[in-house]
Amino acid sequence: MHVRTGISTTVAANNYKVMLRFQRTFGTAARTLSLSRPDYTNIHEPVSSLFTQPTTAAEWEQYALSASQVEEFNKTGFLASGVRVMSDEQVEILREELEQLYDRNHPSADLWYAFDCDVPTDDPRDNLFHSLGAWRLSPGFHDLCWSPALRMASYQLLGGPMSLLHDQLFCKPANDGGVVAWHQDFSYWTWTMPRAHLTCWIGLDDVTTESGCLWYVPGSHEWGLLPMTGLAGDMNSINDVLDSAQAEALDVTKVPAELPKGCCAFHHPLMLHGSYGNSSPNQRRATVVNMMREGVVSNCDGKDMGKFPTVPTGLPMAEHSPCYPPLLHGGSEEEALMAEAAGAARNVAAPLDLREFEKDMAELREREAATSYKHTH
Ligand SMILES: O=C(O)CCC(=O)C(=O)O
Repeated sequence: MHVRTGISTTVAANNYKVMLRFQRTFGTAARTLSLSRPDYTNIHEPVSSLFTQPTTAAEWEQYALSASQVEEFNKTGFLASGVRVMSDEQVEILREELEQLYDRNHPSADLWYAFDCDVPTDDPRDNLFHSLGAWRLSPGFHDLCWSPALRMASYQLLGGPMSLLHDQLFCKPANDGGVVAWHQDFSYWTWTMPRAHLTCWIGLDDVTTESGCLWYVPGSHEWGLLPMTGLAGDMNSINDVLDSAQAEALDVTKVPAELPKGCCAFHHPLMLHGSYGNSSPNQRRATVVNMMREGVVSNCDGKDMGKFPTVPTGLPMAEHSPCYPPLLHGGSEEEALMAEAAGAARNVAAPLDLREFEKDMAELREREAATSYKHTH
């Protein structure tokens, strides 16, 4: 397993603790708006020193994927070789913040886009916990979106600057059978277009097949867009919309993404993935950062957006709501440094083209017609 270690992560974690102590003492002298009801939505840069940001191409280079990693992602639709995003100390800080986030009465609980368990429960730690929007409530989860390893690799894989769509928490208690059913992420994101998205999954515990790691079906990112068939409950509900060759490929070629805590896996928005229950005696916690290329526009009209802010259809997401912040600005000095650091080891993305989205939707309709399954979002 290839594991990269960013420099100075221990120093950064220590600085972060000092900063939090400073915040507690001096309140608004530190960057957060209110410590009694934290809301980081409008701060579109790191709010803490948890991650040290590179300032030269050489510093960015330590986080760069190799050309063969980029190639592997393009070929299989995922990269689970264990890119390190956080040190153990940084993971520990996020775990501490997570403990606060489980509180249904958190002072900023209204900022969650979703806060669910597969089976309703008083304490979210008791069942498979799935929530969206932690970056708005919590400084460490906020700053993780701007972490250098995540941004550098995402820039290389997406082939351009990117914005945040949303983040997620997926936490499984010890000895719990809750699954995340096989699905493609883009089935849930057709309220944005065209498809130019990327997912970064990061373990907050060491994850193994026993503890319910993520599984991928190599090459399934070339199967076209599939309907949503559910995220919890029945692991195999996706079989309702697969043809027999795909159902067999899922069965025979699926691979587990076992990873040490703090390391991540990247996957393509059409990658078929899911996770089985946790039969280990340890909890399995993970956080996910979902990104889109700069310039992706809204397709919200007529859709039930739940608690996600609506942007009028056709307008760029990042420019029209603070909830979809740029993580890397196109044409910035930072982008130039990252391009230099990546060298030839990066994708060159085609211009965003809404006809590509029409192709996705045509594939979806074809699949629905073939399987009498109705797309519901
Ligand atoms: O963590 C899990 O078990 C599921 C994660 C997932 O579905 C995702 O990252 O899209």
